[in-house]
Amino acid sequence: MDSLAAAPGTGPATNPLPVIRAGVKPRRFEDLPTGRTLVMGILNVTPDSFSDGGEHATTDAAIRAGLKMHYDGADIIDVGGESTRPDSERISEEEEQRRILPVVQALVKAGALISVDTMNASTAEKAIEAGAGIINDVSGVQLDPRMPELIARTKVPYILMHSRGSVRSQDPRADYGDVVEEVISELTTLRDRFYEAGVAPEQIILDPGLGFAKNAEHDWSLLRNIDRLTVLGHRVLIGASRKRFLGSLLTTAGKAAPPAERDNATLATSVLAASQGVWGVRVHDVAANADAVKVTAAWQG
Ligand code: PMM
Repeated sequence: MDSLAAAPGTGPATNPLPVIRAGVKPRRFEDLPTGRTLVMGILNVTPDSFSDGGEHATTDAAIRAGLKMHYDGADIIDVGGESTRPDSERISEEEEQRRILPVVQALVKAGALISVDTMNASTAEKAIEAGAGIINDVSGVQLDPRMPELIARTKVPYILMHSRGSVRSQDPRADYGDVVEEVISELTTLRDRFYEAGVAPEQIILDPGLGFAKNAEHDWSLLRNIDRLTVLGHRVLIGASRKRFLGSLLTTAGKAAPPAERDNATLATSVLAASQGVWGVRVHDVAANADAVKVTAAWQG
């Protein structure tokens, strides 16, 4: 709590923002802990994300929530301005930047390492200028052609997530012979485009993209075979938090558990991912997951 005048997230939403004192060193990617799985907190600055839509829709609410994640032990905070819900409207790059850039600046000033969840190279570039240290791109085969050059030039770590088609037309594309093999092959083809642009292998973080053009059985197959992804030699990130496949697993009386009731199941996926050598887990409930990855590391010695 050394950079704040008041504890974040403790008062009613109308309280003034905690004052962020100047002089806190921003955390760099190179400073991240090793020896345990990392926790990436999800901060969607959107009115309509599937699991936390509207919670952090204003700049102040988002900064407050991000500060709370930082002090709850998030290693990285993933800030996104555009919802990936299948029924969501695409927004302009200007609107995306208006939503996220002040949040990125404030959290960097507080000493957090920020990744930015964007499919737009121009937003990624502005976010890097604002202090973001990682770019998280869910666009898959719809890759912005300017992205590889930007990542090569800025040397920023890049999360390459698997998806098919536009994020709004994924479900019909959930059609695989061998989902694990096809996801790996599509990811490595995309990765090679980054190599061709001059991106270094250690900059690339791979993510199987749970729920993106995948049904529950595909998600479980990918988790069951996560070693086939980690063996490729890149850091691997998993985003299982509150996803549909957990909701359908927890069905009672024919009704899938709603997103808010999927946190315990998410925790179980984080423990299992950590025990499989996954580099990071992208989660909503930072405090619980931060404890869980520490327990897993201690258990494994
Ligand atoms: N999932 C969502 C958004 N961004 N990024 C990565 N790298 N991996 C994911 O699995 C992922 C992502 C959708 O979930 P949300 O609405 O809870 O953010």
